[in-house]
Amino acid sequence: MTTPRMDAFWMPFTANRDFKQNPRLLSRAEGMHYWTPEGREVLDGTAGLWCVNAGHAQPRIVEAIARQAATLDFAPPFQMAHPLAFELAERLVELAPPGLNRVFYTNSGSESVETALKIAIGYHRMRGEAQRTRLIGRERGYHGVNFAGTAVGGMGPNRKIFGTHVAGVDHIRHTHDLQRNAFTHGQPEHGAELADDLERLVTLHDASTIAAVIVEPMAGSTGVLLPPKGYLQRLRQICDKHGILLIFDEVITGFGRLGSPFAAQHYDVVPDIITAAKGVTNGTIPMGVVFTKQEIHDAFMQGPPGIELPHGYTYSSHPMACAAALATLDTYAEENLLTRAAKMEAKLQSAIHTLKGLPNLVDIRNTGLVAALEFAPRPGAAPGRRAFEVFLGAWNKGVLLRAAGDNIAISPPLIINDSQIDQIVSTLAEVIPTVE
Ligand code: PXG
Repeated sequence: MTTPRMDAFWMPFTANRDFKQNPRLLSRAEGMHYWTPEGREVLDGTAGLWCVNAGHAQPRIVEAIARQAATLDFAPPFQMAHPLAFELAERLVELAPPGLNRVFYTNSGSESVETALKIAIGYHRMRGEAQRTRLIGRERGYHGVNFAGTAVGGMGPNRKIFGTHVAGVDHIRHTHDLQRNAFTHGQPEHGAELADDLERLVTLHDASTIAAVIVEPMAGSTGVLLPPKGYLQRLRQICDKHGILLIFDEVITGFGRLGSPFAAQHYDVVPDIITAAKGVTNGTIPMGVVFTKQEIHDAFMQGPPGIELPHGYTYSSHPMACAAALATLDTYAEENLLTRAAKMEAKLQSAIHTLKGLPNLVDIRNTGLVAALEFAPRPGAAPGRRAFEVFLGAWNKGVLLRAAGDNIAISPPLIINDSQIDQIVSTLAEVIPTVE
């Protein structure tokens, strides 16, 4: 197989110049594995990019997509619809926490975030509180790459060029506290009080100007930061006290990553809006979902007849995405995948924490079928070099992981077995000592 010419493709979130010198290509996938064009087998330790929760090339999903392409390839979603969109919405709300029984379709996590924020602002306006427009995010949050998501996001490199283009945004502190919580198994003990930072912003801006707070219940992209015990409960209480909507961005945690369908159920905290994407179609066809409480939806249904929410995408409720999602939900149900991470957590936890003591490793975190290793930055080098070199070392040994800043994130398909967990951990045990 020849290597393709690589000049024209400007790659996303990639070190383009470096990649094109040393390409890493994937050409086939099935179950827990990828294969490179040369035929090398690679264990998927990242579920693609946190999305292929049921494993690759699931026959039921493959067939549903093929059938749908031949039956109804596209239907306009504005003032028209197709039956699968309604069927899927009913199925989705069965999985969601109680009360979140209205579904708006998008095509990605980023679009779900923009949609949720617009719905939040619109909701307050519909209720006669049009001055509630301020959006609160959290440091080290990731909410996709569109303008509002970048603004409420809390990752410096992503924000510095574009993060200031949406007015009226502020951030609460992040919860990552290595000094108190390093090497915790599961949820950290310390840090519930960090939720009180929202009270500081309420005092500063006045609650009457704040529309919503958006947080990842467990932050994924910034290195798997678990909520301290009691933190999300406290955030919920403060939002309730001040009439602020609470949005959980569950693009990563949705569809079983923590051992429940959503993190909201896992942590027993019900937000007002949930954003999701990725696992809804097992990563096969782009699709995002916004769940809202019925009262939020109903607030839009009071005015004169006409289009209640001037928002939507050409590909909202795309028939192929709906077919893929329905087949995905069937697969999750049949194989009990949305609760499997709870059963596998103990195995991943005991295996991953054996790495403690390896050089430069300053933390190990885990919950459900997700874990992270954090490395001290190499003195004098750019942040993230050690994690990137561990990622490269594992790739060379046939395991795909993900480097996120100084962290290695592990988030395999939910079908992973014990020996595949051992393979990931033994590969890391070999690679980490080779990275200075
Ligand atoms: N919100 C959250 C919480 C996410 O994790 C998005 C929104 C945006 O989704 P889209 O579909 O627009 O990419 C995400 C995406 C990583 C990584 O390395 C994570 C994501 C995307 C790419 C890389 O952890 N999450």
